[in-house]
Amino acid sequence: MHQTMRWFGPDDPVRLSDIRQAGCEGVVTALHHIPVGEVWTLEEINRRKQVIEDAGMTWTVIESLPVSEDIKKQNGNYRQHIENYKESLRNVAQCGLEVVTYNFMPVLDWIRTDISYAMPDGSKALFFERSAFIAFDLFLLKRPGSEKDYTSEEIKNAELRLNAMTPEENGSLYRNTLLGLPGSEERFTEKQIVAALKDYEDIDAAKLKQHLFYFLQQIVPVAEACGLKMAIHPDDPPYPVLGLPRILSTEEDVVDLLNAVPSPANGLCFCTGSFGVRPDNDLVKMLKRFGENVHFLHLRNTKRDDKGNFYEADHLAGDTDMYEIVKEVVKIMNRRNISIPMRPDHGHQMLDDLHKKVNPGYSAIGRLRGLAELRGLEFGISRSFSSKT
Ligand code: DNO
Repeated sequence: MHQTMRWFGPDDPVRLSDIRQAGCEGVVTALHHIPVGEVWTLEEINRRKQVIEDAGMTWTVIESLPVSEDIKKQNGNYRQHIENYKESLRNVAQCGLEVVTYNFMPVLDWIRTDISYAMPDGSKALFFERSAFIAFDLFLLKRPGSEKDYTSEEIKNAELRLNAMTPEENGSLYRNTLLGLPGSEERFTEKQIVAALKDYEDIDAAKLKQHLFYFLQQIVPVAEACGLKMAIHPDDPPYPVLGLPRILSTEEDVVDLLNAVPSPANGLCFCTGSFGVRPDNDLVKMLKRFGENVHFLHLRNTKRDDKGNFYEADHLAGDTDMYEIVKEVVKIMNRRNISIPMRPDHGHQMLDDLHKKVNPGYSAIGRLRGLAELRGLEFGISRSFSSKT
């Protein structure tokens, strides 16, 4: 695998030199300063590329070229935004980049309720606690109609959960769930969020899928013509939240995506952490089925319980059998004769990083640990394959 880490740009507390010392050949990044919907110019892309190359690494994967809310809702300036997206694609291809990650999650990117969940070894993990999330939805956000989405028992548990919280916990639940996480390019105030959620009242999953497919019909031919691969990130968590539709959570969703616009340029950012939260997703089977269209890998593990909670486990622990995943990836790479870019997704906050301000999930040392474990796993698997032949 082509080993990378995510870098949030010059403001990231993790430096390029740290990433290089972790053994990465490249970084994945984005031009976070360019407003969503606007064109990424050749000049801006090349400037960023140069900074990365000066640090001794390459930039071949973008994460993300964000899709505007207008495109997702198919209103407002969506036609112009699609034209701008096409122009950005041509520009990134001209600068030599190869893979473009994006997502089609309405309003919010990934969601967790706790960004410093204590692990038994003293490190801290990201955590999604269902009853805290329901408490947030019902009592902090006060989303109109939210009570219809939960059973009376869930509502009762959420109430108990809320009552047991200190004001401080209550505040951090609010911030963690909605405002604190990186990755979501468009920041919202409380009122804006409720309004943004309301905008989706008339957009169900079928309609949102149509919007995604329309977008793909427009942009995939452009990507294909300029040699780029599009890599959609799955929903995280992979089910509807806050009354919003979700359309890339299951194997069937991926089938629909690939059938909508069949092309080698229409592919996946295969995130084991996101897909892996659903027990009905068989990740190895999905890799076998979609291997030709996997253009980028997020390798991460989660541990779920029967209450709908999950935390981010060590990369080689948790519910996903990482050995089987990497074994399948090695087979795909041998077959396609390529090295698929990967990054260790997230990581625990540990050691010196416990005392630093970090982007949640993106501290240096936890990711370094994850990368080192994954690298060793791949090394062992590849060697055992080649020694058999
Ligand atoms: C979270 C990330 C996501 C991802 C986007 C891709 O850690 O995996 O924010 O970058 O969904 O568009």
